[in-house]
Amino acid sequence: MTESTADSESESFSLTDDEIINSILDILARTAPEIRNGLPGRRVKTNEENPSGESPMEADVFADELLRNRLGSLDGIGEYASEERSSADDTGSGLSVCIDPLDGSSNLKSNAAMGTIAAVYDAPLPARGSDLVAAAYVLYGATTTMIAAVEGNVADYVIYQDGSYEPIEQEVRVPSEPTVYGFGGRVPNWPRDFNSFVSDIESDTSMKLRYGGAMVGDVNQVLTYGGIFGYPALTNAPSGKLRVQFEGYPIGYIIECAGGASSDGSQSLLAVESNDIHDRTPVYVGTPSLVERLEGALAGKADSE
Ligand code: P6P
Repeated sequence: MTESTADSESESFSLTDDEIINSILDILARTAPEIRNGLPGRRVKTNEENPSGESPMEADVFADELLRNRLGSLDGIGEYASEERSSADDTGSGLSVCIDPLDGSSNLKSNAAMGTIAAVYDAPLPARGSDLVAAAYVLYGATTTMIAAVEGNVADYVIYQDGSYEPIEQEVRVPSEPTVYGFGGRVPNWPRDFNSFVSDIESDTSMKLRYGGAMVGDVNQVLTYGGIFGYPALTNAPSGKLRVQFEGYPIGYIIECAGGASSDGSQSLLAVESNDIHDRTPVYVGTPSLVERLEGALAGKADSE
């Protein structure tokens, strides 16, 4: 249990992890409408390059600055890191937060789903998957919602224009009967064993393709309908595209807390080693039976079906 102390004028008080996590969720929910309302007019790329070698949109920078100011000034937050910053900012003492401020911002011009991903670690950065104490994502879809995993439970909230939020599902579970699948990367760059796994999935008449180009939207499809999402190891990028600290760990944590499974191709995403906050990993999450089949395929085992 992390106890962080902060002295006000007349008294010192200590915050528990739960209080800090609740404050983080409050800030994510309060900031979501401002991010959403700030998207129009910020649909252009900056001239900068982020640590992953991508040119952030003005909306990425806008969302990151809002969240940095609010989360960074929260009592009980010791480090703030984001995909847009080369290193973590020291913000005092306590928990560490890793933020993907606007996941899928390339969807901005096409007006498709995007999101904000937050990982909360009870450890200095770069942290381990086992250091997670909470994870959440905000989804800017037809409505604005937030999925939050705290103490092993996953809840789904609707966020209103005034930043208030209320639960619409208190115990979210990955459906055991899968129906959707979606995989990133160019097909010619998929390794052969992954390609054959996808062919098996595509030959299953109960499965249909759902891929929107923003991880939070595609993961939310899997969380809602059951199935599998992945951004695989590619022949030209063996570590895939997605970042461990900002995407792999938090999304893996959420899906596993919801009764699903996560993998880097051979182990839980939460077991992936990471020595740099911008490390990448292959990511596969979804209904356990499919993740298991995927790991078997990548290990060269005949389809267990
Ligand atoms: P591609 C968005 O840029 C992102 O980081 C994830 O949200 C998403 O899953 C992936 O990249 C999409 O990548 O290569 O399909 O554009």
